[in-house]
Amino acid sequence: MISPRPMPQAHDPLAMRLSAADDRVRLSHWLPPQAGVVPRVRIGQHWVNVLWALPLLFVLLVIGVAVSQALREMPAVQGFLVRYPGIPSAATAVTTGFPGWLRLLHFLNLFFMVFIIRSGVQILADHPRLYWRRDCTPGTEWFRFQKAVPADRIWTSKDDSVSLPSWLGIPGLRHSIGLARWWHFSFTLLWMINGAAFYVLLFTTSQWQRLVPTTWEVFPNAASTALQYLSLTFPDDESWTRYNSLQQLSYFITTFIAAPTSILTGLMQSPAISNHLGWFGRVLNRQKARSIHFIALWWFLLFILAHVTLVFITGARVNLNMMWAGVQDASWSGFAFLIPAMLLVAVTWWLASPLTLRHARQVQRIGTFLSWPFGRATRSWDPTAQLTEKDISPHFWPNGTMPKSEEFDELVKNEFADYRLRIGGLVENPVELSIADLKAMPKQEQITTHFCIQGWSGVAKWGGVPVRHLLDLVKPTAEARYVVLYSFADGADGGRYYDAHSMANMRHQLTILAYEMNGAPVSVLHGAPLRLRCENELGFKMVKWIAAIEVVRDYADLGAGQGGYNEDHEFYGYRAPI
Ligand SMILES: Nc1nc2c(c(=O)[nH]1)N[C@H]1C(S)=C(S)[C@@H](COP(=O)(O)O)O[C@H]1N2
Ligand SMILES: [Mo]
Repeated sequence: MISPRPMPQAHDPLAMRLSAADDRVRLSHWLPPQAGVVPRVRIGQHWVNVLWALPLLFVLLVIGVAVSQALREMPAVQGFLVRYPGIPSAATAVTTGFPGWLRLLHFLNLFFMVFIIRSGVQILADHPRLYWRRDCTPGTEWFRFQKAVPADRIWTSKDDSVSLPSWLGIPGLRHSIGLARWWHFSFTLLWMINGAAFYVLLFTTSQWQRLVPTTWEVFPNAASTALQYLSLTFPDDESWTRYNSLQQLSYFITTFIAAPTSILTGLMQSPAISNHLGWFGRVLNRQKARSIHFIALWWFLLFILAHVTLVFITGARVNLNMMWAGVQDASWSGFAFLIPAMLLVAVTWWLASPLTLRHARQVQRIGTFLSWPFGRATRSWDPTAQLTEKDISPHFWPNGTMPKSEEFDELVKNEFADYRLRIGGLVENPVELSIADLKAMPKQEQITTHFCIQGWSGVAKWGGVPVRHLLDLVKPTAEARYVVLYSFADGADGGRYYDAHSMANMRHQLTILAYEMNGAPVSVLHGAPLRLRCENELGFKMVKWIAAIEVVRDYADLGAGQGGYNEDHEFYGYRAPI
């Protein structure tokens, strides 16, 4: 059957200003590199270089060894160590060894986490500051690897992003969060499936008994094990059948606390989820979630360091045989698995960044496909969260590339008296509206949190016209599926900034064209004369300095066809609810 080919649509004249984009990252078209600084933690008013932690830890370790050796001389401590040798007597021995599934899932966990951690650090580098408060006011951060925000000029969130070495971040480039997110989400999905399989297999076999403490005696025994390790007299090893209490507790925390915490705090950084959850989204605000997510990362990093160190210094060959070959002997069989596995990790580690730059569009496609469950799950998470005047942020980070044209300068000079918003495309009733026309329409005010993809957030009160009223006015035709917003400003890599939204999103209760911010006309910096608010999406979807709106059937023939400027040029997702 031949379906009638729809007539090619004549677009708004601004569609001519859109630019094509490469399917790979061209360094000459990318934000120039910018180094960060050595990470610092704020203690009161002072910023302390984290490298001080190294000598400090060393001194603490040496003192710890001396003190624990002295303690072991004391009869009371000796009595304690006899009473609590390191493994509770009640702990059940697991006699089924380390089955193949367990060894495989252990490896996959390690493999996935490499990419999750690297891309996570890349995401962090896009806004290299951590806060506890939702407003992200410069100076209130507790951690940063960027200088203080300059006070004498406009400093956008993109200005603030820093580069990473490409062996560390994926893909290392400055402001490559779009690509890093695909790695982070895709591998998180795989990691969650792996983790779910691990939980199920753990509890349907006897293997859970290795990890889950069943007696309170795990605590004194863990203290005992810690004392024994620290005094450099290692406790008896029964790892083949049961772990010592320190091991058990740290594995338990990693598997059953750190991992779920990471997932929860990851999801709570999503605009759709956080804005939907009301009080919970307010209590575990995006910055708290981001900070805890980062602390969980440190738990994992320190765990990996301690875990691997102990595997190697408490009888490497036997330990590796258990976890890699599933045998308890002094052969070399563990290495037969370990070496190819580590080669695979090394080669994929080596290739991840260069392949991502070369095949950026492909990474975007595969990432979109693999993160589909997250998008799907958040589709019905309507933003409902309304905040109060008290919540309004003292500082709201600006972002984006400002309009630079005589046309726009003229409009600013006349305070937008000559401005006309063009709404056309697949509509029955195209219109041109002045600011006065827009202000004569029903006004809606909302106090909401803005979630920038880069990581910061901010609360403001927005006032403007609900887009649903504008749609009722222009009457989209039956074919109409998307609404495209064109800006007066170009994007960072040339060509007009634009973005496309689904009709449903544009008809949402909280979708408005804002002409007011915090009770005053929106400033030019924040998008005058009009900027979009669409609360279940990330900030980049909210076009500033809106010049025209076009209702279309499809966005595939606009720009590079990905649904917006950042989608085309920076490989972001068209839907960005997380
Ligand atoms: N025209 C245009 N609109 C834009 C951008 C841009 O670069 N150009 N940046 C977007 C991004 S990434 C964000 S986070 C918000 C920032 O809005 P704000 O400057 O009011 O904080 O605007 C969005 N709208
Ligand atoms: Mo953003």
